[in-house]
Amino acid sequence: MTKKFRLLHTSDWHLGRSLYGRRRYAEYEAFLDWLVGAIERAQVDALLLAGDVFDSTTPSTQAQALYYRFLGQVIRTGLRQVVIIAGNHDSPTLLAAPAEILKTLDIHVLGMISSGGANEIVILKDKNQTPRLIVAAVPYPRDRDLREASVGESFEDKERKLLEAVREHYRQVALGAEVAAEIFETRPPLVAMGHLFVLGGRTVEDDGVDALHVGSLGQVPADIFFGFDYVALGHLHQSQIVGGDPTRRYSGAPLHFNFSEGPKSKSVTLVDFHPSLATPTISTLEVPIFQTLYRLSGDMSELEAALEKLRQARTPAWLEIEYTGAEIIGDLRARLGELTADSELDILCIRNNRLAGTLRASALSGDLLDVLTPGEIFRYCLEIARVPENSRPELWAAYCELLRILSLENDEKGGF
Ligand SMILES: [Mn+2]
Repeated sequence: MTKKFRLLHTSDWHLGRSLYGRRRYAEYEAFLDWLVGAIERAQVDALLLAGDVFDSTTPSTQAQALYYRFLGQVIRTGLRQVVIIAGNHDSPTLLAAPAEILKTLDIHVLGMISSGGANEIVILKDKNQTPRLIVAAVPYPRDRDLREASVGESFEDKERKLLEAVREHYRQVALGAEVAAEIFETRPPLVAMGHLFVLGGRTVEDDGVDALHVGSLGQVPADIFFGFDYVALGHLHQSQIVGGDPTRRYSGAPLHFNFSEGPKSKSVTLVDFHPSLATPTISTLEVPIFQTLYRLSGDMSELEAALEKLRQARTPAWLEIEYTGAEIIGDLRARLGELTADSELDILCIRNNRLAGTLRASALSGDLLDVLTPGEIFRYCLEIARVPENSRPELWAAYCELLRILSLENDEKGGF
């Protein structure tokens, strides 16, 4: 009897990403080691990585080393094939540069959309070399790869035409996959990959996902995946199904990229194709937490109590602290620093809501400048410049990163 064929679907690793300037390589290394073990234990036949492998189009050498180290390890497990598509964060050319040599290891890397999807059809085989699945591995659809822009088109025109082009592209790869399937005695199931924002998908605050991104492709309706038995999606960082259909799915990112997601666990998705079943069986595999993140919010006594509790727990954790008390505390940073001294707790970011509120009501005077931290002044500037609420988290993160770099430099010089 033919065995089931098992896929592991993951996406949005964003290798090289940091949090408030803090590097996360150790965490990434722990995740990838765990993943190799999980693939071995779960006897996975093929791995699908649905985009945003790296956080930037110019990933650091450390990030790239982690990626290649993982690929080297994973092909030594029982796994036979890997399919990787580029996401909007990846450089299509950088990702696809080693594609030819990786292909010899049965690792298929798709950097950019090909005309008619000709290069995007990958046939996955089992240990007996029997074809079991046909994958349409469609990379992130960039406007310039899909169509020619015409002069004078409006934003709406652009958006509509790009959406039509994406729909047409998926129609063509579905056709290509059907044709590839026809030559086999039993039709293998068809799987699509995509790195897109599908209509109805959820995001969270500070997620780093742009609803509208370069090339102006907004949200695509789920019906563009017509004809596929499973759709492995990337781009949204929370694990979720789309349009109520469990076979159209975002695996979600394997790490928490911000403090706002709370204690919700991250996962990778296992998709089993049984020869006798029309639809695949789907389950998720929880990713262990390699770095604990806590967001604390409250007035001074609430923060003191929460920090004391965390100290007692002795779990190393990164903290984002929001002060909401009525009393103005000028030396908030120093006081919180004392409360976490000699502990496993590490404060990455402090928000002083009370001061922000006061500043809103008053002009910034010289006296106030003396008691404010640089972060509080920055928040004040955001306020008076009327920066839209949804742009602030990103600016704030960038600002925290700058402060951190500056403080590191000053540490080296012996401080202020
Ligand atoms: Mn992403």
